[in-house]
Amino acid sequence: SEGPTPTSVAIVSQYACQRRTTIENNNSIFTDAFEVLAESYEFSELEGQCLAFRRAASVLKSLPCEVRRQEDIRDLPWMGEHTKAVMEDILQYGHSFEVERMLSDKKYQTLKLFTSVFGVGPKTADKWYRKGLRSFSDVLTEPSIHLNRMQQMGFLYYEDISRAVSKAEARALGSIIDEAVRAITPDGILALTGGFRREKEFGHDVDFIVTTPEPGRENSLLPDIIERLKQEGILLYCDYQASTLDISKLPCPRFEAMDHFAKCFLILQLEGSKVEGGLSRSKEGGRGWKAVRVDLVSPPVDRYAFALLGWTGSRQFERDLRRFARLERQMVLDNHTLYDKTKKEFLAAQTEKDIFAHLGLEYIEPWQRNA
Ligand code: DCP
Ligand code: MG
Repeated sequence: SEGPTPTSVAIVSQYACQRRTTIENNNSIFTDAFEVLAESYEFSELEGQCLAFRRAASVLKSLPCEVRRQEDIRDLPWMGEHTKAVMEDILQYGHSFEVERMLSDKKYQTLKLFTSVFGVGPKTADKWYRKGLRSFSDVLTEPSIHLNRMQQMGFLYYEDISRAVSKAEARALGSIIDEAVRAITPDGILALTGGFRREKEFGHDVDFIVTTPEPGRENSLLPDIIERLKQEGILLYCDYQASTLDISKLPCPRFEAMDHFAKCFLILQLEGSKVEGGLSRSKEGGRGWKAVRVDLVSPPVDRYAFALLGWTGSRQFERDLRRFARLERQMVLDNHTLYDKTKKEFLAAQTEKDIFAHLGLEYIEPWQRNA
């Protein structure tokens, strides 16, 4: 019993971009609970509390093993009093009373239901709740409610879109988009991004970046792709937003939720015959296709690396990359650029590795960014 004292575990960084986080989560019992509370704070617009639970969850996701005792988290960053109390309940009773209470809370349940519809955010969901609406049929029969086109599609294809997209389905969509790009321009560049690039098994949509080596040509790329998908008869919905990029106004003084690249939010009709192993949804209804959400982003080629890094996620990883750049390097990172405030210059990048190098960070592979 006089053996050496256990060596302290490696220090866990407070920044997700200095941690390697695969899809293997050894602490989902805690992180699932945190996500419920984070979401409820998001509904109440309590951003600070929301972020506290998301940060704590992100730290636990990076751990190589399960947390078993309260002392296991002693040296971890972002473990606040509230977080610790929730973990204590889970360690002691197997579940958190606060989380259980939230899950059976009518308002939480209703906001969760409403925000599961494509085109319905927390604000709209709350407005509907305050009108006394509690179910989809309440919403759809309420005469004072006007649904926009995105929301109409969200309800129309709810059964399909609310079900997870599988890897095989993402791959099939990749081939469809690739074929369209190839037909338009042989030197087109197509990259899978979002959760599927991080090697997640399932996603809520499939995200791609498309561009071309010819500067300026990217402006007609998305409209051409959209036209082809329409010709193929598989375009169910398209919200196209032209580029609003003005290089002279970069970097943006405040981080904005959306970047300025041309992009489109689509719903595509995916034929079961194109998916290896078939569609992930059950065959009820008898139709051989599934409606799937697809996002395409089209940056100019000199912004490609920044766009790829910004759209690969995870959201928490992105947040911490920007926070690290700002606080540790006096740099501003967004989906378009990296600006060094000390040198007063923009730092160019051809690849994601260039950006990590500019930031003085070890390179983190996409599959290690599931923070
Ligand atoms: N993204 C971001 N901030 C936003 C929207 C997107 O940083 N407001 C980035 C990070 C995301 C990526 O874009 O990882 C793709 O967005 P998704 O919402 O599609 O998220 P994921 O692909 O990561 O997950 P999933 O589609 O499985 O829900
Ligand atoms: Mg996605």
